[in-house]
Parts: sequence; C-alpha cells; structure tokens
Amino acid sequence: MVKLVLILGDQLSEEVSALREADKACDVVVMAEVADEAGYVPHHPKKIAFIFAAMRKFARQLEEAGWQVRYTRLDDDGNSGSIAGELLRRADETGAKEVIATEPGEWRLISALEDVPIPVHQFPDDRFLCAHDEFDDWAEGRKELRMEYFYRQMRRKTGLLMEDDKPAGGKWNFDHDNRKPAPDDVDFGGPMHFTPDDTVEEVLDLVEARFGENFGTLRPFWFATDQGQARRALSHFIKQALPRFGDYQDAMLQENRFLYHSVISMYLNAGLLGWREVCEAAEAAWRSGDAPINAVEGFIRQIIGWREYMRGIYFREGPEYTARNILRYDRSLPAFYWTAETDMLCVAKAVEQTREEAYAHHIQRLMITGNFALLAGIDPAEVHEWYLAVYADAYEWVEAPNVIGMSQFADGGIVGSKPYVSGGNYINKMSDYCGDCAYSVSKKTGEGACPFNLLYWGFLDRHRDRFEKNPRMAQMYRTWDKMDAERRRTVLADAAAVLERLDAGDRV
Ligand code: FAD
Ligand code: DLZ
Ligand code: SF4
Repeated sequence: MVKLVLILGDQLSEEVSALREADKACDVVVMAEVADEAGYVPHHPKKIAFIFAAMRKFARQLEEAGWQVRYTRLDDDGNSGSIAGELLRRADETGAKEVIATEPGEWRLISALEDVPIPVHQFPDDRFLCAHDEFDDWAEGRKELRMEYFYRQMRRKTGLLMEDDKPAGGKWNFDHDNRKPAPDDVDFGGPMHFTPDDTVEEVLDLVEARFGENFGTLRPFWFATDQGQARRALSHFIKQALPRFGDYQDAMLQENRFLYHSVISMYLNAGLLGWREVCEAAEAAWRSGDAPINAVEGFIRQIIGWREYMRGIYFREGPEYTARNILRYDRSLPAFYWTAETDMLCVAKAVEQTREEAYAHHIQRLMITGNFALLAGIDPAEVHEWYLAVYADAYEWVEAPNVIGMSQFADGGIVGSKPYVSGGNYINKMSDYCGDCAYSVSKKTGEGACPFNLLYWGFLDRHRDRFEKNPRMAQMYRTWDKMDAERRRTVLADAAAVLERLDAGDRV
C-alpha cells in the first residue's frame, strides 16, 4: 500500500528518518511550499527564499535518486495553504492511507501532524546527535542543567577531540584563550557567496511578489541553496576563518558583519550540512596543524554542545516554554527593532545588518539586541517572535531556548545560571561601535549617557531580590552599593526616563 513521505523545508537531507522508513519503489514524497509555514511569523524574505530554493533543488535531487515526488509550489492552483491540507490532497490523489514523517522542529507542527485525519507516523529526527530520551536521562536528577557537562558527554560519545578517554590538548574547554576584543584588521573576506541560478531567481521573483513587504532585504541573495554549495561554504570557512574563530568569537565590528564566524547555521538547520561532517572537518584542520586547538574546540563545542543542548531543552520543557515570562515583562518591542531608527549605534548596526543579511552573529544577538530587550523589560514573547522571524537559521527548537532561555532569562535560569546583561563598557571593549555613537559610553548619567549603562543598573536594582544572592552577580551588586545614594538615585531616575521615552515612542 502506497504511503506518503513528508519532507519539510528544514529536513532537506537524504539521511532523514522518514526517507529511511519509506519504500522508494512505491511511496510518494510530499513537499509543499505553503502559506501557513511562510506566514506564522513574518519571516525575513531571504529566509523564505533560502528555504523554497533549497526545497526545490532537494526535490529534484530526490527525483534523480529515483523517488516519486509530489511538490507543491506556493502559487500552484489548489495549494491548500497548510502542510496538513497538502497531505490530505496528496492522499486523495494517490490513495495513500498513511504518512511517514520525521518529527518537526516545532511543537506547533508536531501537534498539527497529530491532528491530520489519517495516521501520521513521526519518526525521531536522528540528524541530531542526542535523542530526546538521552537528553532526559542526562538531565534527570540534576539540580542544574549546565551545558559544559552535557558537552563533555557528547565529546566522549562522538570521540571528537578525544585522545583515548582524555580531552585533546589536556582541557575540555579552551575559552580562556578566546574572546579577544575586535582586531584592527580582519583577514577573512566573509562567507562564500553564490550567484543565484535559474531556480533561485525564480524563487526570488516569487518571494519579492508575495513577501516583499516583510522586514528584510531580499537582494542581493548569496546563500548556498544545495548540499554541494553548502559544503563549499564550509570548506571555505575551515580554510580561511576557523584558525581565528576562537580569538574573535565575541568581537563586533561596524564594517565587518561576519568576522571569523562560519555562517553555516542556516545550512545545518535546514539539513544541507550535518553536524558530523562539520565537526570532522574542523577536527581534521587541527590534526593537520592548520587550526589551533582553542579555535577548533570552541567551534566544535558550539555544535555538539550548545546546539544539541538547546534542542534538548526545547523538547524537554514542552510547548509552553515559549510563553515563559518569569520576570513578568510586558513592554512592547520598540519600533527600532524593525526600522533601525535609534541613536544607539550598536543596536542600529545590528538591526541594519539583520535586515540586509538575515544574519547577525552570536554576540550581536546576545549582547546587543537581546541585552537591550532584557534591560528594557520587553515582553519575551515579542522578543521571541522577532528572532524567529528575522534570522535565516531560526526554527523554534533552537531559537526559543536561545531567546527565552539564554538571552531573556524568561525561563528563570534553566539555560543560564545568570542573566546575560551588561552596560556599555562590555560593548565598548568588544566592538568599535561606541566611538561613533551619539551617546557617550563613558557617561553614566545625564544628557547623552549610554542607555545600556543606565538600564543595566535599573535592571539590577529592579531584580535585587532575585539576583543578589547569585554568586556570579555578587560583584555587580557590590559595585552598585558602593555608589553614593544620590548618584544611585540619579542613575535610576535617568533609567526611568529612557523607558518613558521608549513608551512614548520618542527616539532613543
Ligand atoms: P558560528 O559562530 O560560526 O558557530 C558555529 C555553529 O555553532 C553555528 O552555525 C550553530 O549551528 C552553532 N551554534 C553556536 N551557538 C549556538 C547556540 N547558542 N545555539 C545553537 N547553536 C549554536 N542559532 C540558530 O541556529 N537559530 C536561531 O534561531 C538562533 N537564535 C538565537 C537567538 C539569540 C538571542 C542568541 C543569543 C543566539 C541564537 N542562535 C541561534 C545561536 C547563534 O547565535 C547562531 O547559531 C549563530 O550566530 C549562527 O551563526 P554562525 O553559523 O556564523 O555561527
Ligand atoms: C520556515 C518554513 C517556511 C518559511 N516555509 C515552509 C514551507 O513552505 N514548507 C515547509 O515544508 N516548511 C517550511 N518552513 C519550515 C517549517 O516551518 C519547519 O519545518 C517547522 O518550523 C519545523 O521546524
Ligand atoms: Fe551602544 Fe552605548 Fe556604545 Fe552607543 S555608547 S554604541 S548605545 S554601548
């Protein structure tokens, strides 16, 4: 009996479990560009174009490999607009009575598949290293779910950077050698760019017509859209940038949007690259003496550590995770997250680059846009929707734990043992933004004082009860308490004035 095999826009790999469970001789692959998936948040046009173009190319790859594929384009007559609707339509056409799927990366879609009136078997997404039950076993009984310990287990499991049962280089983690301030010169020209081919051009026209009003610039479009291109982009990074990845991982520069980052998250998350090939390529660079251990360990940790850990948290915490709001914040997301119209140069630059590239690197996401939202008390659900919409690599399984957990502390400390907040000094140390900013980073109060400085103390003061006893924050409270009372009052009044300006919609 014929079965349908669902392949979603972020499951573009011949290794996915649904294909392994299917029978090429008789089963029919279903892929569909649908309004529901393209519209559940206002995705960046580059993200939609990337997914549609990569889907079209992958469908062709499957056909060439001998699969029967029923592919729905967004503007096809009869497109029902949803994944469930397309499955039912294809079931009617083919007489199929059941569906084989790989578990989606969002609770929303998992439950939509459960509600389809014909049986949908959701097989585990074993493109990931750590299965849900393995993560739960690791987490069970632990007081704190610290990524570092999870990561060590993943190192042992994979054998990556291991020498017998010891970590290569004698340490699990080389972060002590990383995180240098921004360099004057960057000798890496950024990620590999790909000229759009006919398939991509056709998708770009469609996306322009249908999603041209969404936040984000569509052209120039330079992403890889198939496995071969993504592998070239990976090799380019390994050769040209990996050696300095660790050193400048946390640096930010106005005129360099990518520094030594890999810019492969959208390829990994969509299935064009797998964690193993990426990590093995990095390890090989270290073994051949082409990249130092601090860079390679740091890079591999992001993938088998942070990426897998975040996914574990998302599935362990359940569908309500995205609604967490432990600090009870309800301020609306400021308009400048969409317009970049703010005098805070760091924020303006991060938003501008997000608008143009559908990409910002980790420290921009965490310590600029994320830090500001947390300091200003923005509703985490709004922050979550923004991140889910604007980045080409954003799917809830990875975006939500990064935003709700790591960046906004809205989960109360499951992901991070303390909130990631900082004043302007940290941003100034790690970037070249402050010298050209309308605000003065060295001014702590009064006209022209950096809003990060003011809001930082406002945040600590507001949440004293919650954070004062946290040993990682004790030093911050000691510094605050050493200021004389009059100065503290001025800082808090100035911080309140910044928030009033935000609420009034005045330029900040
Ligand atoms: P590199 O810096 O080169 O790192 C290599 C790879 O490690 C990345 O490609 C990614 O796959 C992985 N990685 C690194 N950090 C993380 C992390 N914290 N969580 C998961 N994987 C990680 N990443 C996403 O893939 N999708 C998101 O929607 C997303 N939203 C984020 C939101 C916030 C507020 C923050 C702070 C981080 C978010 N991240 C997200 C994590 C990280 O910022 C991106 O993975 C990274 O910036 C992608 O760029 P890159 O490929 O150049 O990464
Ligand atoms: C993100 C996305 C978009 C924009 N469009 C589609 C689509 O039209 N068809 C599809 O199958 N998948 C799409 N996706 C990816 C899904 O939203 C993704 O599979 C879920 O969010 C689960 O991670
Ligand atoms: Fe950002 Fe403050 Fe520096 Fe301006 S002075 S760039 S607002 S940290």
